[in-house]
This record gives sequence, structure tokens and C-alpha cells, in this order.
Amino acid sequence: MTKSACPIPEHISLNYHLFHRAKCPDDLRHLLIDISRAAKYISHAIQTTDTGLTKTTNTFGEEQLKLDVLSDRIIHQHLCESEIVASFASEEHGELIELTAKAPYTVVFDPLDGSSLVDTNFAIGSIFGVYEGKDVIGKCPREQVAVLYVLYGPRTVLVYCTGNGVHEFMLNSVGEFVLLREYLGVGDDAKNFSPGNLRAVTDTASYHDLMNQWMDEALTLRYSGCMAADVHHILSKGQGVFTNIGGNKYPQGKLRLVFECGPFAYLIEQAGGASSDGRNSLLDKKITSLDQRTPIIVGSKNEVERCCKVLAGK
Ligand code: FBP
Repeated sequence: MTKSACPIPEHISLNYHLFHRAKCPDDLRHLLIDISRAAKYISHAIQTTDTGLTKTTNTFGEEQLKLDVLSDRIIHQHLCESEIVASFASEEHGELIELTAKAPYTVVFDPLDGSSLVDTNFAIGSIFGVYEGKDVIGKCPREQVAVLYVLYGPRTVLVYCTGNGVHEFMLNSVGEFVLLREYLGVGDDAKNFSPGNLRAVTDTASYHDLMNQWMDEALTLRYSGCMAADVHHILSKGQGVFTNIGGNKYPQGKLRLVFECGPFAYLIEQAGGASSDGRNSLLDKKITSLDQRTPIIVGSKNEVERCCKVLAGK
């Protein structure tokens, strides 16, 4: 009997790429495929579900959209079915939720990042980080074994990294995520800037200085209000810088280390860029709570370095 190698398909599927290119462990491949299946249902829900509010708030006191709750429930169901997840933490809940005892992974996710934009038809996303073991408290984002995000825009795209490059897929007409681009990279110099929490310029003079430098140097503004879309812009264009720093309203910045900043810091550094909380790489920031907020500067290396200097008043 002759052993035949898999013929290389015309369109590389996510499963094929995980198996033959990323060569990631079978259980992690199955988990990422299950997450991608959940994303297909969320993509459909965004096209068809009421964009209105529920009468509830999440444990962080934020009003919940019907789509926030539905997306969270879809992901929870798929993680349960996988039987590979020991516990998960969602931005919509305040605590770690146990699923399958002795399973190898913990998944952290923001089910619908930028959801306040859904009624405007702007692109929004789902963000996932995967850690080994059954908790994330005390760990740092460098310990993630996989990061994946999905961007629900004119096309539904999925980007993942398991430590061997950052790769982009598109959801096609038969419901398969097929490879668009491999080994996305981020160059050292930025031509675009993406300034979050801009209200902080009123009480953080150094942030105001940074905006002035970017405008004086005629950098191009690219900001949508959805972190997944704005960081995807950096990966797509191969350069840029995204910031969201503290001010009176959000002293530590608005974004959470576990659900947003840690996953994107991992992807951008894997793509050759840099991340910082103003002093150190976000990958080395210890996770002390699920709701832990952090300033974030992420993108082209030289630009991140400049931002840290200006924000430190140097
Ligand atoms: P949600 O996940 O609750 O929508 O908030 C996160 C977010 O929408 C990010 O996606 C985005 O970068 C940020 O808030 C926008 O903050 P700001 O309005 O301060 O620029």
C-alpha cells in the first residue's frame, strides 16, 4: 500500500494551515477550529440580529447589547462542546468560569470588541487568547500559546498566531476560512497613527504633545473606535501605531490587559512590532485581575519607542 501525502489544496483552509504550516498540537488545532466555528455564527448574528440594548449590564457595569450577550453565549457553547477548555474568562463576565476539569487550556475573550459601533455598521471584532492550564491570574501575556481575532467587516477575516508567524484568513461563500496572507509583518517606522481615549489630551499634556508631533509630521490618522479593526489596520498595512492611555476618565487607560491588550501585544510583537504600557512590553505585565486596565502603545518599533519617550516627558 502506498502512502499518499495530502495534495496541496487550491485554497489553504484554516485547518490545513494549523496542521501543515503551524504544526500546532492537535488539541490546540481543534480548539482554534471550534473558536472559528463560533465566529461564523457571530458573523451571521451581526448580519441578522437586532442591534438594540438588553435591559442588563455586565459585571463591570457596562450596558449590554443583545449582540454582546448572544456572541458571548455562542462562544461559551462552542468552548463547552470542544471539551478542551478547563476554564474561560469573558469580558462580559467578571470571573473565571470552569468548563472541563483537567482539560489543557484556558481561553480569555472579548466576544464583541467595539460593540458600541454595531448600529453604525462599522467593523467590530472578537478577540481570543489561549493559555495552558486552568487560570491566568499570575501569568503574563507572553505565556499565551495562541491568539486569534475575527474582524466582522465587509469581509469576515480571521487572524491567528501560535508562535510561528501571524496569518490571515477570509470567510468564503461556503463557510470556510481560507488563507489570504501568511507571515504578516510590522515595519519599524509608522506613517499612520491610531489614537484612542483622545479625551485624555485635556488632562495629560504629554499625550497632547504626542498628537501635535504626529500632526506636525503629517502622519495619517486611522482610527475607527474598534481596537480589533484599528490593530488589524497596522497588520494589514505593515506599519502604524495604536495608543490608548490613561486620563481622568480612565486613569489606567480604558482597555483591559487580559481581553484586549495582551492578545494584540502578542500578535504585533510576533509580527516584528513592539508593545508597551509606557515603560515595558505588555507581554511581561503580570495579570493581577481580569478587569485590570493598562495603557497600551503598540505597533511599529521606532514609533512605540518615540511614544514612550514623549509620554514620559523626555
Ligand atoms: P468595548 O469592547 O466595550 O466596545 O470597548 C473597547 C473599545 O471599543 C475598543 O475596541 C476601542 O479601541 C476603545 O474601546 C475605544 O475607546 P475610546 O472611545 O476611548 O477611543
